[in-house]
Amino acid sequence: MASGRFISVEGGEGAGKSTNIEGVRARLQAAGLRVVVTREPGGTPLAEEIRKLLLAPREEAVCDDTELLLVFAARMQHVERVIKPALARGDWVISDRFTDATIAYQGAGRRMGVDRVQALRTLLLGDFAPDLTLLLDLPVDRGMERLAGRGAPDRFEMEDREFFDRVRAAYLQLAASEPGRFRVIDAARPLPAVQAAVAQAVEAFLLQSAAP
Ligand code: T5A
Repeated sequence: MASGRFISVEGGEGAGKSTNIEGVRARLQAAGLRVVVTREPGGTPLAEEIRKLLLAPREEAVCDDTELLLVFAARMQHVERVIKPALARGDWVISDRFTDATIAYQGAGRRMGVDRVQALRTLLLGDFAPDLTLLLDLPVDRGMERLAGRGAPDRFEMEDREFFDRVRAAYLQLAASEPGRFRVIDAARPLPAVQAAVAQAVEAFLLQSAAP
């Protein structure tokens, strides 16, 4: 039985996930917890190779189901080799994205169907899910502005505005359907305000986790 806790951080492009994860890590470590920070797609050498395949722009059109299965191939390696062992050791795991990203990006963004992606998730992962998900919510244009000038876009960043609108709407719908797991953070505010909101959510979760 896992004794650690699993936190995922989600949001659209440039929402501030990487930036805010550092604050979450610091707070958990200050509470004396051992913390593993990881990311998806990726988190193991094999899964990082799959990440490169997924993100690289290419001339060959990638079939939707190929993309979906690559995402889950990377995820299964990550879950079995990194996340579950860490939780079993009693470590806390923070993952930059997890299955909600697949529901938002492949299910809604790519229009593969949220129910279809949920069915695959259930088939492969059963009821394994994060204990807490911080959703950094930001209007699509603001995220794109933050990423401007960061170099060549990856295969997802090349998608159009409507794609990312569907991603954002799907994330918000997921959060509304699972209010016990999600905390929605308004990520459009200046960084100190976002960091304060993230810290508050983590503090509340620590208290909840310590409760008998
Ligand atoms: N994907 C992933 C799928 O399609 N399906 C899946 O199942 C999964 C898991 C890679 C791609 O894979 C797709 C989605 C993605 O397109 P990724 O590496 O997480 O996933 O990609 P990004 O979301 O593109 O990650 P980014 O690093 O680009 O964005 P972050 O981490 O959200 O943003 P961050 O922290 O790097 O911040 C971006 C910039 O904004 C500034 C930061 O300093 C930085 O410069 N910033 C702020 N500026 C002003 N105010 C604030 N509040 C700010 N917060 C951050």
